[in-house]
Amino acid sequence: MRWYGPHDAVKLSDIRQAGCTGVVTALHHIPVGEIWSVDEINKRKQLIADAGMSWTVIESLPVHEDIKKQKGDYKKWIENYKTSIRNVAACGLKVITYNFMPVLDWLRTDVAYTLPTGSKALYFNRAAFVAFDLFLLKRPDAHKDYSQQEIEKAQKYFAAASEAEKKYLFANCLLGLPGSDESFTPQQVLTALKEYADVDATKLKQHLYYFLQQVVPVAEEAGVKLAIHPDDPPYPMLGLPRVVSTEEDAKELLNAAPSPANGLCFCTGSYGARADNDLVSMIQHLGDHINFLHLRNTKRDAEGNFFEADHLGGDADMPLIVKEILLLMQRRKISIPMRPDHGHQMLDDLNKKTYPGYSAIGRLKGLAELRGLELGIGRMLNL
Ligand code: DNO
Repeated sequence: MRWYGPHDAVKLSDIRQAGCTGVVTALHHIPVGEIWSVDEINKRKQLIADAGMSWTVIESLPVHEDIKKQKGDYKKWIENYKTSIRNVAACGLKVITYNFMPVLDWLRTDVAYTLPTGSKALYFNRAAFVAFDLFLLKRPDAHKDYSQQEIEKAQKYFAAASEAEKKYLFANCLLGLPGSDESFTPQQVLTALKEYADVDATKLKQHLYYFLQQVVPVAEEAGVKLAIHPDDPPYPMLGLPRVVSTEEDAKELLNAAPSPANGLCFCTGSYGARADNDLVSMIQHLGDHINFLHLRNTKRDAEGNFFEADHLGGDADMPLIVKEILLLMQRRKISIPMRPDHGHQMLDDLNKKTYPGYSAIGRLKGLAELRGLELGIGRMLNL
């Protein structure tokens, strides 16, 4: 399971009780771009060992915005990244997750969408998002990115929303990076967006490939595997390009720096938010490069809305996915680290303040279901 560190309301002891042996975490207190020292990595590693588990995957070693834009001190940040990779390796850690989404990480319009059961889920409402962009953030030229129909839906949504709902939408869309309690201000976002004015998808790809060509050889030499997390949601947002959204994108980035160290974090929730991503065939085609798994499910509709469903519910056929993963691991003769991604806020957690998507009980439920599926399918296949 993922752990956000000593400040996380979910304690390591909770994670252990959920049945985890491995922990996924990061040094969130180190500013993006700065070197992760051996000392800091080892301290965190010891904390997890003291709780009876091991630190299996780093999520994330974040990539500085300058690298994505190829501006400012980007060469220095890449050198720092290399040093962090070497330090991670020196501490015996083997998998590093990162993403290449400009400015924002994942984005939802509602982080407490009430399901019929009373549990709460993360939700992306397209009309609300368009309304945020057009009427709250007031991004210049935003209307060019939407169809007339989408704009009308957004207007309707906005006209019906109460002041409190608008405030809530605004806060959700401006949530800071995962693991931080800080939010972006609208001005910060608008300024950051401006800096990407000349970075289109082609350029962003070039910048990603350059970064990979720099860091992948270092990771390979150090014996560390990189795992790029897909875009979430997997399409351009707020005028920003996103280039890790489809099977084609994944293949291109793998080909840009071929190496066993250049790999993927296969997140079924993120890729699965697009109907044209066939998750099972993606595992078949990309399987050799999957270094880390996020298992999660979404339920989409035709309007572009989606909410995070139960791990075994939603549009992704989780039994088929788990079967494909088991066959893959058998073929590669390895065990690929997996975490249940996100979870519903439920039971006692409804009264607790946790990072959106990362309350304990919903993830424990997801993990238990996934583990049961794995065991059952494994038995049936004699694996
Ligand atoms: C959200 C996560 C992402 C992920 C990063 C990886 O819950 O899946 O924030 O950790 O994108 O760099």
